Amino acid sequence: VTMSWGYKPNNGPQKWVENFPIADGVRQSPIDIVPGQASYDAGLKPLDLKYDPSTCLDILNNGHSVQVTFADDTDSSRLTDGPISGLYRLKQFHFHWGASDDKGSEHTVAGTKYPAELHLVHWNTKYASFSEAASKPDGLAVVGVFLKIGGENPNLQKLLDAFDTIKSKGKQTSFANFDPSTLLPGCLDYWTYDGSLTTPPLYESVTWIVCKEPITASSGQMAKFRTLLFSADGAAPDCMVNNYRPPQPLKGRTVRASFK
Ligand code: B30
Ligand code: ZN
Repeated sequence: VTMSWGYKPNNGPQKWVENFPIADGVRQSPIDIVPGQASYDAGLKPLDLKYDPSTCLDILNNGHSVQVTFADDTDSSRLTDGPISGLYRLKQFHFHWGASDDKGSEHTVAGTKYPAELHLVHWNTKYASFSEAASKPDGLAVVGVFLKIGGENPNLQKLLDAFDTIKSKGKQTSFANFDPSTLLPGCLDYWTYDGSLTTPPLYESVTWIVCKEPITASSGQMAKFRTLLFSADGAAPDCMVNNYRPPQPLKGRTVRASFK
């Protein structure tokens, strides 16, 4: 019988390689970003993110994160420029977080862990669909944004207020007219490198774009993430915490910076 992947000792990141051998591949994510070892690339363009709030559909507890899904049948919410060629459509965003404020991000910066990390997931429209793009070397572009502890974030609060409705695995509710650009930092300076999905199937298909500047969340807002459950209704409640993969070997890759 098959046990599904998760974040527990018996099904977590150290076990994923048993069912997904690419876990030991050459371009796995996340990584530790060492700013002093990144190379400034003057040829990197600014990110051009255009998001249409009317493409926002629903919010879902998928059993490993909380995910907001977008209609991706037109180009109206999309990423161009930055390190990528062509146009990538927004499919969804989701978060990774810790059991406490001292851990939770997937990427780290010179070993520093943030309490959470937002992932805005886009797919290359040279392919016909997200699922076709998801396994291609240039199929996906994920924008990563760190959350740090600070003032309460009113834009995040709209999301957190939906959590009571989607507490357990498999629950979803409509989430209309949310503008994901409200979750971006003021400065869009970034690091970029070739990597992978950070969860199974761990496809090596992601151009990672990690923003240098974090956004803030209050400690109380972080606590609200931890009220979600990995478990479904009827099962023993299991708080959704520590849903992050630790940094993976760089294996000779270059991290480029859009800024000096
Ligand atoms: S991430 O941004 O590298 N953390 C997927 C997308 C982005 C990342 C990781 C995974 C992804 O699309 N996975 C396959 C699709 N999923 C459904 C989903 O959207 O969330 C299928 C599944 O696992 O069973 Cu989870
Ligand atoms: Zn993610």
